Amino acid sequence: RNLSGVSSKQLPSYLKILGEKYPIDGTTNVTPAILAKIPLRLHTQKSHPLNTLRCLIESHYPDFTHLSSFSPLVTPYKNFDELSFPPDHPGRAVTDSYYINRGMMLRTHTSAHEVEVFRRGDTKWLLTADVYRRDEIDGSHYPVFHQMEGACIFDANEASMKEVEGDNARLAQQLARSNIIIEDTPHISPSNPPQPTHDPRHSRIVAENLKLSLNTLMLKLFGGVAGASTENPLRVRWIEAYFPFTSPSFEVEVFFQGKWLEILGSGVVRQATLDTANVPGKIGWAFGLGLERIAMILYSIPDIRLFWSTDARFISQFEEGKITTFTPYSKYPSCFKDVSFWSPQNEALHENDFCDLVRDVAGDIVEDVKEIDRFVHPKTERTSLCFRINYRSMDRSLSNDEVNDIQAQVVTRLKDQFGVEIR
Ligand code: FA5
Ligand code: MG
Repeated sequence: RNLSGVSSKQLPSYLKILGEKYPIDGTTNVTPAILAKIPLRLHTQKSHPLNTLRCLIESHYPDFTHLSSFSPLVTPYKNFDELSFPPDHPGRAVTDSYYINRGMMLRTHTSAHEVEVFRRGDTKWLLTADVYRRDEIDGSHYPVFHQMEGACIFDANEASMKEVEGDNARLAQQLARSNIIIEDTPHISPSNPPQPTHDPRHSRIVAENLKLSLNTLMLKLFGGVAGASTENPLRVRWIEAYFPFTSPSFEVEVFFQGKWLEILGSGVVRQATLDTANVPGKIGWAFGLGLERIAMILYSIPDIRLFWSTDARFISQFEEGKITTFTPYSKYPSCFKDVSFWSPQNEALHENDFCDLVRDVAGDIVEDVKEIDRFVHPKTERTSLCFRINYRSMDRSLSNDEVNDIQAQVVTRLKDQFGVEIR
């Protein structure tokens, strides 16, 4: 057994990805299900809703450089270190990220390309790409998803900041008559401070420009969304956040299907990032949008798995360049299965390890996974876990036999790969 839960039987001694060979090692934890998704690049498929959304957002930023062909394979240095992630940041763990081997991983966010794009001299740019994370399983989380990074940097001097203030006044005008309700948070505060090297006033002006730029984008995207009427406006809120590579930092959530759904992270770019990229004398902002999350709101797509569907009843509903309301085809029944087990001695199985195994065995017929019980045995100190798996296909009814068979495979692999004891 190795920590990553991938048995060496399943994989050859090297992986072939996008035509290149990569040796595997003890860090390798990428699964065949994930590898199969790498060539798909949904954000570049003509009538796919993610491609239409990308083009729509690009049209909101006509004077930005539009990039969309960067390889998903990056070094951990590029994904983390270059962006000031501390050495012990949890995102680096094999439980949270997909590693090809010790020196190569699948990017977890489009921010991984910030330094290289700034370094080549782009000051206003958008970059769209597939990103990969070991994460929970539910209707708004998927291990492969798409982000769009946007960034804009200005000269850090009075004359340039005056121009940004002018731009801010113009953007604020556009928002005056809006059918979406936007809750704000302070541009800077003691808990969300400007950087030591920044004039706080400049930091505030740049943060305001970031928010106005994204608020006008949201007005363009959601202003016409079903439900965003004067009687029933769409609700959006800005909240304080933390990222190692921005300060101040913000997230945006939109009220969707009765819950606050996070659609983006953003902030004022850390000076260290610009220093590494060798662009002195600048100050600016960056954001990372979750394209699936935005498309779910825009097209009324109820489940993130649908973006990967090849079912004609899904695909035929979308046309290049058009935003339409998705009509769900009938919902098939759920089948719930519980599995309880004792984790190996002194080490509770990580939920992401469990979810990734289930995803690898069951593919897209798993709708969500919930931990429903956890306790530590007072004498043996072993952790008992119980997970409830909701199996439901989006395309057809599942037979009992089929689900039982899949559940049996999940149980077998849990025992084989993680050495758990089924209760
Ligand atoms: C980031 O990834 C930062 N790189 C964003 C950023 C860029 C901050 C530039 C500052 C400056 P976060 O982990 O919050 O942040 O992810 C960004 C968005 O990706 C989320 O708001 C959400 O919309 C989407 N997202 C995250 N995890 C998933 C997932 N498993 N499935 C689908 N979408 C996801
Ligand atoms: Mg977040």
